[in-house]
Amino acid sequence: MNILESVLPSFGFHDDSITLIPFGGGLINNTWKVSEKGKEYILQRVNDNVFTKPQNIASNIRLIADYFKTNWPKYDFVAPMSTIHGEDLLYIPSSGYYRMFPFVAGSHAKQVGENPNQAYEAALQFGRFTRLLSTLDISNLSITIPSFHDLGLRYEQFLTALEKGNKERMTAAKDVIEQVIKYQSIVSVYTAMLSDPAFKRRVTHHDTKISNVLFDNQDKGLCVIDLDTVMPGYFISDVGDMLRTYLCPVSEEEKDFSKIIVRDEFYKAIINGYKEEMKHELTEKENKYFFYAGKFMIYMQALRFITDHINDDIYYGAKYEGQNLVRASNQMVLLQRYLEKENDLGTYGEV
Ligand code: GN1
Ligand code: MG
Repeated sequence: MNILESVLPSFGFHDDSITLIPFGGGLINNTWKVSEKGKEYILQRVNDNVFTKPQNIASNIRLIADYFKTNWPKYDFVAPMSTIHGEDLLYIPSSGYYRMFPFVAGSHAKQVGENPNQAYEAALQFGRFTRLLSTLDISNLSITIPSFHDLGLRYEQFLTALEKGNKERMTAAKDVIEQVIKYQSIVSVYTAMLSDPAFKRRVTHHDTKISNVLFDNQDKGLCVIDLDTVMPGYFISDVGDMLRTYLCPVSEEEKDFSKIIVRDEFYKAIINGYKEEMKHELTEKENKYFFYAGKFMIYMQALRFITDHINDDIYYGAKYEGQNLVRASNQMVLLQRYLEKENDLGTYGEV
């Protein structure tokens, strides 16, 4: 697929001096930065094996864009650009769905959070996004990936993989599999939440890594981006994925597990930033589930990676043999390092 010839003209780009470079580190969609005449744009190919109805993403983004425009016009909402035919998504048979966003002038995204202040700013932005949309009727949002953060279902998928998956891989990964099973009580807490009215479903981003926040040149957060997985959900998804991805200085790809540590200052910054926006929205009970949020997301990610490893990498793919096993083991080490902090951090910010 030649993007310069087949995709960009549909978004109105014809310049010969256009440049296209791969951008960001997402595992699911392909992303490029497009530069033309000193202006920058983000082009994405939506993975339609994962998002089987990309139109649902487009309709959610439209709904949210209109809501912001009417109710919070000052919010820096990054709306997608239309094609020359007025669509938000360009479909190219046997290649997929493409969309384009303008790059907010003066903004930048970070691949890693370098200090607690950035973690605070990001958490505040994700909290603000949910708060500003708190009066949007969540039943109008389309479900872009059914049961995406349903930990019970993720555990079931793991059990199915143990039954039907690659036996050789299972034998070699026996230790990690046993550890994962050992922590299954994390699932029961979630299951109990589902029938507890104290836990509210709100507009939830579901992918709160720091590269999904735009910052200005003073390192103040501006807004959140990548709304593919915005759906009704629980606050533990957004807070939990921030804890999972900001607490530790190395990512899920790190093979040297001695580098996996949990940084208290980042924990506090995330809770403080999120609560800055959300303190009046959360119920008293939800307020006691910040520490659990981290367990929930770290454990879910370990489950998803080990499941995919056993299923021969059908979801995440792998750049080298055993990559998803490394990722799963990494996340289990992170979970242990995190649990060691429960006495110190477990009740932080509850009041
Ligand atoms: C995927 O593609 P990316 O990196 O934004 C995944 C997330 C995982 C993440 C793990 C739709 O996100 O849920 O947390 O990988 N997104 C989907 O790196 O499955
Ligand atoms: Mg994403």
